[in-house]
Amino acid sequence: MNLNIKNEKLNRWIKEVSELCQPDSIYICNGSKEEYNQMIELLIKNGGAIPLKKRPNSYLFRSDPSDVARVEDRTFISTSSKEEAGPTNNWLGPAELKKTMLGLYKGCMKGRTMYVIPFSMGPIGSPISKIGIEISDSPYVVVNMHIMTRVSSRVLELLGENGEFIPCLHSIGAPLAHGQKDAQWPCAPIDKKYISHFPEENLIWSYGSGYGGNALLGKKCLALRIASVMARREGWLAEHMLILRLTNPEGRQYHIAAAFPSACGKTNLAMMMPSIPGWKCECIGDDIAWMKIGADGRLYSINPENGFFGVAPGTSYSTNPMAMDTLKGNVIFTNCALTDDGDVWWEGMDGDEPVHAIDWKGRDWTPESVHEAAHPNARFTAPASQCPVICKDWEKPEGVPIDIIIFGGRRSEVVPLVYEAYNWDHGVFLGATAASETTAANIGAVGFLRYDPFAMKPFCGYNMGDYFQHWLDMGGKLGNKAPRIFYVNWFRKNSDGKFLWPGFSDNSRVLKWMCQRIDGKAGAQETPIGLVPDKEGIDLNGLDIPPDNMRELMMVNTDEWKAEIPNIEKHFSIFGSRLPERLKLQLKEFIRRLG
Ligand code: SAT
Ligand code: MN
Repeated sequence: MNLNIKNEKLNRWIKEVSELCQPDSIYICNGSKEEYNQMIELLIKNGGAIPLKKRPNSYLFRSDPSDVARVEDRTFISTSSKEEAGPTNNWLGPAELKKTMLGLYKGCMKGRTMYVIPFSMGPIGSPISKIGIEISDSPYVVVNMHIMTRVSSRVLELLGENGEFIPCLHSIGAPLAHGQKDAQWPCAPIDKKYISHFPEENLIWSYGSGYGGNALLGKKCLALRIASVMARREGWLAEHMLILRLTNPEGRQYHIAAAFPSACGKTNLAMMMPSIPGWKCECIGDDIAWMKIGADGRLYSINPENGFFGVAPGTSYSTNPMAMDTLKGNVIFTNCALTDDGDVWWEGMDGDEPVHAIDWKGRDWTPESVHEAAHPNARFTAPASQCPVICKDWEKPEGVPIDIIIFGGRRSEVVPLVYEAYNWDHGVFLGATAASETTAANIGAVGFLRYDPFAMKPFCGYNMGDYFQHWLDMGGKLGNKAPRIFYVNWFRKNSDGKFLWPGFSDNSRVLKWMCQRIDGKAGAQETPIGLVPDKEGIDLNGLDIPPDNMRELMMVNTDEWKAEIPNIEKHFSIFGSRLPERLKLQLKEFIRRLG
């Protein structure tokens, strides 16, 4: 086998994996357009790709109904001790997990091609970037990785003979017997799916799923779970955050990083069109931020990704026009509906519902159908460079200086539209106690409230108690150069179950208040939970919102917050001795402020 690869470690790994998985052939990806097109041709022939007449170079895929989202229950952090993975992660010891998975990997690529995908998270060659090599038997993964990461033969050149990379092994777990017809979306049953991380060796093993973060291993597995461990070791932050640049009418720029759980509107906020005159928003990233302290002592952030893997349902010209324009061509759609004229459709798209469509399961659909046409976690994969408001500095190797950090989630009750932390430690407390109603981004029940600290519950690769401490330590290093921390909730509802805040472009009003706080130009009122805007604080010019709504939105009900305390205490108790003293102190002070 001569693959013309100079890196010895990589050669050895490819040999090892091919002997284990026994593919029919091996293909080394180069990331070219021709390669993308060839792969798409193959997928049209054998892999269920449906070319869309209405969108150039765009394709629709339908996944197996059992393989439609991340599988948190089947995601493992495999460290030598359970304690290291911590109470928020599933743990299995490396020896046991590897034994099971080696059994599954044995012969798992029979009848298939093994693709070797060299990719960079972050611009190729940038000192902040990390190199990964994904081995996968899924051509769907190859084309998605082309969009979501920088796949290139230049990555192999950069590796040279001794360069380091993060090995990411992926198989859909569906070997083909000789002459066996392939499934449209081959994958393994749920109890055979494993999304495994071995942070002590910077190693990722994924088996049995072809969907999203389970299979595109540069994203959640590398850029969050493994990177969070590296970040702690090396003194930086790998976070589940969008990054945006906001420019005020005077031309002053503010950079904002915001953490919300999956499917809570990060993509919408990242490319928002402000409804307030003169303000401009540019997108730097919509899902992941790598943040390091720069030479000037400030926190600088890059987006390690190259594309958007966004939730389709609900995306429209009124909710996210810039995303809609990003999706005009060169897009992969997964689990959207197909219209009779050859376009995709999903619930919440502009215009009338189609009178007939094919739903995500391939069945006839009409507006009378009881089922959704698109799966609630249907996704688009689109190049970031196509976004009309992509910031010109989005690939700057040194990143952008972060002024504001936002935490939040989906809370229909209790939590007001916005409040500011009193200081860094209080901000870390807000991140650590962030709670959100669950969404379709994970397989499991939707709509129940869970603590999702820093929106990282499914993505932190080590003990989250230590992660809290790492955040506190970073505050110490940043000192008075630390970004200011805020908490938002766009999702508060009234007693009729209606959203109180219009959201989307009007969220710019909330961001404006934050910017003015930074500049010392907006007042705030002290409350037990933090600093809330003064009565006139949020610019409501041109917005038709009943005063009652605003009152309800901003309300801090002490009794409701007191009722949260036992839940916070229970949530904190799972971290035992790893819960930082400074967070215990924050909780004590919070209880004292509540009276
Ligand atoms: O993890 S995915 O990439 O499938 C999407 C998400 O949950 O944010
Ligand atoms: Mn995400």
